[in-house]
Amino acid sequence: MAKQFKRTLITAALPYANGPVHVGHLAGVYVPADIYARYLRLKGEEVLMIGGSDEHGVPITLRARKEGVTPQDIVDRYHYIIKKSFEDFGVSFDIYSRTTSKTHYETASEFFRILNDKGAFVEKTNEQYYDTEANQFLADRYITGTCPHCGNERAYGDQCEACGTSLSPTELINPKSTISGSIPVMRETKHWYLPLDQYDPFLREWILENHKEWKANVYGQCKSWLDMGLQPRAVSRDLDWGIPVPVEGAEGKVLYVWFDAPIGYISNTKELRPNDWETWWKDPETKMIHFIGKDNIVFHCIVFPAMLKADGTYNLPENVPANEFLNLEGDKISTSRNWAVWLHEYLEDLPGKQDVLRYVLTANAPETKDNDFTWKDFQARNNNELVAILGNFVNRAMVLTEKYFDGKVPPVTEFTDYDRRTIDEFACVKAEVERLLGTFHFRDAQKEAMNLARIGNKYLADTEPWKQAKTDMPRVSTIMNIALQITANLSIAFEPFLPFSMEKLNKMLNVEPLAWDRLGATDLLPEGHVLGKPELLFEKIEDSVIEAQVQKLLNTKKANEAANYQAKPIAETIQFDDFAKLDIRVGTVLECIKVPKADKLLQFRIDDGLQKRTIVSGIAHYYQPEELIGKQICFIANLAPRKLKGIVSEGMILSAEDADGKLAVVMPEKAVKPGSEVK
Ligand code: B3M
Ligand code: ZN
Repeated sequence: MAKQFKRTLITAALPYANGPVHVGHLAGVYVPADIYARYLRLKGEEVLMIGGSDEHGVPITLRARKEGVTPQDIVDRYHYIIKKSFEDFGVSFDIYSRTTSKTHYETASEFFRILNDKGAFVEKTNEQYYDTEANQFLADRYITGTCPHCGNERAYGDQCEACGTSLSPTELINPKSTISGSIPVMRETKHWYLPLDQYDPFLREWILENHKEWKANVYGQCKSWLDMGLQPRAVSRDLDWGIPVPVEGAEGKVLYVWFDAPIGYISNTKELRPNDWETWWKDPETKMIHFIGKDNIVFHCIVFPAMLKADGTYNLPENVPANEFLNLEGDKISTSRNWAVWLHEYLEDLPGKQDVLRYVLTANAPETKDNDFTWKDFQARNNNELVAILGNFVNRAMVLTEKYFDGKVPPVTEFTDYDRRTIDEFACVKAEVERLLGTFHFRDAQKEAMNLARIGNKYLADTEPWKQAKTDMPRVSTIMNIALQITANLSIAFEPFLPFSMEKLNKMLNVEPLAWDRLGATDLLPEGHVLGKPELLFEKIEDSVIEAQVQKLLNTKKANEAANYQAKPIAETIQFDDFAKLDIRVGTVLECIKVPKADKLLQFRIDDGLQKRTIVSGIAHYYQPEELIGKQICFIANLAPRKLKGIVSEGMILSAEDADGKLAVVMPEKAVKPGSEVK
């Protein structure tokens, strides 16, 4: 028998406030958390959904340094952008706070102090790199040097981005401080460690024995961490941004960001419910669920539970339904490469289409493996599913009722066997959606909700009320009653997934939001109930809209290629005589045309000062023939003639190849006589 709980505390990972949020965040964490919260609320359960920005950590300090502002400036900027994106997309946090709040400083410090007083930490002194000019210890990211594996000279103290190897700062060859540029020295420093190895028996039993129902990706990752053997983890850092370690002799030290961040869930609950926050964290009848991405599994399933266990008064999470990653058009989403669909930009380009994105992200949720977001699929799901199935059914039910019954719910005269079968069919949807939502299968749950709309469409197509209307209005009355009951059922089933559209639908149906328990019922709309005005729930998305988004990504790709451009190594040395063999001249372009059936080639007629010659060149993608006529170009004049597409080419036009492969023709800086030598 599964354990019964009275209330549910839902947490969603605290995003770092050093950039806006993108589709990957939404798909992996916030849409699933929101669906779950809305579903439970609709069932009338007691729920809190807790969120906030994670505002500490080294990357934020690095970003601040780069921009010449303070870390506080950075987190202030992004906290509000992130908060607004969540509001705009209907992510229904009961609180969205931040880890720089006063409550959080107090809560995290207190948490540390309690553990410290209990002797839960081990203090260890070791040597770390220190910058004697800047007078500070250096976080791994603050040290660069040569990668011992691939020779990249710009590797970081924690990782080489060229070859992907994780490093420790002492492995770097020629380490340098990024703060002062000086060579760091080793100096002793003391830190507090959480001895995770001591929690091994507890974690094994709690996860591997008692939570076999966790998702395979989560359970598997926990098992492999445990099998590798847990090591003590430092929970303090030498850094000037963060929560000071609240004990004596800890000057200049702050709590490690991954120590304070999960405590943020507690702080934010406290901020929201100062009087009964403990009910939400300590009462065994509260169920806690953490929604996160796969890179956070170890912190939520191993480190944070060990911290909670060390305190001893807190509940442990009941489940951690972590998702895998969402890719974008086949490539890993990356903030630094700007390879993302940013939520605030999406809404600028596609205003009012929050639900479309929510729908598509749930349909492609990376629940069991990494998944891909593509704009083509986005368009197809909107046009073929939201518009053609859900929107179409609702619209037909509304418009036909307006036409035949003046917008009032008509009575049931008599059910046929077919009507009864349809009613039985949609009554089954409830149990199935509940089973799927209860086990965090949001993708399949949404599919099941869409099935209800399919049932409705099939029902109207089979019963053809528009034909019956000619002879049998009592039959039409029953058909439209059933169609409207299905419509009202859709407004319940889709509320967790498409909250904006369902609000609109409720208005069209002229009802208050209906309770989840009524899902499957055939009396949601009483006879004679007056409906509102029919409106379209979704609209088709045209190719041009999708093409613009794809183009935006292509532009990003090009900009990245240009930024990463590495000039080719210089070729082998040659002697002057080798060079002197080349006869390079300036010629004037007399004629220029496209070569038929060769999309790359242009055919030139050149005045080389002595005579006219023909040259064929592969630059047709980069120039219109007209724009080159009259221009002076440089060409190799003594190259043996070659035949290209049946044309004899007498020489080669010189051009420079840019980072993205584009060609630019080399031209003399001032006009010179045709035939001038290039030396
Ligand atoms: N900020 C990592 C992340 O955004 C981290 C999550 C904290 S949850 C307590 O992926
Ligand atoms: Zn490397």
